[in-house]
Amino acid sequence: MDQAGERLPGRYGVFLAPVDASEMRQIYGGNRLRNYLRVSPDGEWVVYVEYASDENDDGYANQADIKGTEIGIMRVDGSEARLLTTNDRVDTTPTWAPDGAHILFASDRDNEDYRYDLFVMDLYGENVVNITNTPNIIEVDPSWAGTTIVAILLPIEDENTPPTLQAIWAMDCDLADLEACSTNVRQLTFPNIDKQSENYIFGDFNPRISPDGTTVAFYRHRNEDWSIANIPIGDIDIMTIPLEGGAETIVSQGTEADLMPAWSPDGTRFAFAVIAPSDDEENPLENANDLVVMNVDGGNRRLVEGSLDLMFEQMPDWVPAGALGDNDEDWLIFSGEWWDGNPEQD
Ligand SMILES: [Ca+2]
Ligand SMILES: [Ca+2]
Ligand SMILES: [Ca+2]
Ligand SMILES: [Ca+2]
Repeated sequence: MDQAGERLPGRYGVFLAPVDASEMRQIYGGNRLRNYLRVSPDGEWVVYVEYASDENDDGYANQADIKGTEIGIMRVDGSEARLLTTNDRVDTTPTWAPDGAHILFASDRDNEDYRYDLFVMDLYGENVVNITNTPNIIEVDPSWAGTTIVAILLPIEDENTPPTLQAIWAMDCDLADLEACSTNVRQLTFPNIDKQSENYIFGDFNPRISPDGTTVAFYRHRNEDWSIANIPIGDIDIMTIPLEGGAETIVSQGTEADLMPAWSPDGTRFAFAVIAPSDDEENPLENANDLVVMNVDGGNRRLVEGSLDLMFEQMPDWVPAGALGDNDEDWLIFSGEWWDGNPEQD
């Protein structure tokens, strides 16, 4: 359902909707998953991850084909889409530099084997600079405001022992002097979790700095105490911490998995995806996943429902009022998947 109400071909899509989901517009459709959407500071563009090659040859390019990930950019109406990276390495978790004219992202192009460094490039994929150069530390999921970058840092101690607990770190980085970035590296969160799992890494994920540059929102994976269709999931909560460090605030309680909070343009609300325990034994995935909007203090939590009828909606971000020409309030942009698969394309 694009603006004319037509559904685009392919299994995956990118969609626009107001927070009451009174309508839904599809701006991308295809058998290559596009997710990790991040809207530019001026509200006109969105950078994203595209799973660009079907490595296991099952007809879809998605998380099972991680080696083929690239970073793309398009206007928030879906036009002028182009890839900024094309190589056989992982390029992932893009976000905007404070000037809106550069992209900060993670890639293993200099190290292989998912040993990510952080890189900066321009909006044509040129002038790429590796700002961390740390083969034995994984850096991923960055967010940048002013002269501070926050990211997940995972030291690799032993090739045979994958990390089991991760935290959020901060570092200095001035866009005007990229060679001097990655200094004053300090740990921001200290998750106190003693669980081990073969399925998941516990701890903190996906930090994002608030629009006013004062606060970091993230999510903490605490346990794997419940599952859906035999896939262990467990309790995941949204939290905040001052960018300068200090006391953590738990924003969303409850046993659901609340994932990837995105600050609204005015910094008063979060949009995120939730995965909740299902009591439908025959079709446990149906209704297990929704988009949610709530105030940043955890109040006024409500589902984004209305015209959404997708199998899976994830990774919402915000399109500010006016950016689409006819949206007089802030809308959501998100990645989704159709129930029927629809393998008509590619
Ligand atoms: Ca595939
Ligand atoms: Ca790549
Ligand atoms: Ca590194
Ligand atoms: Ca929870």
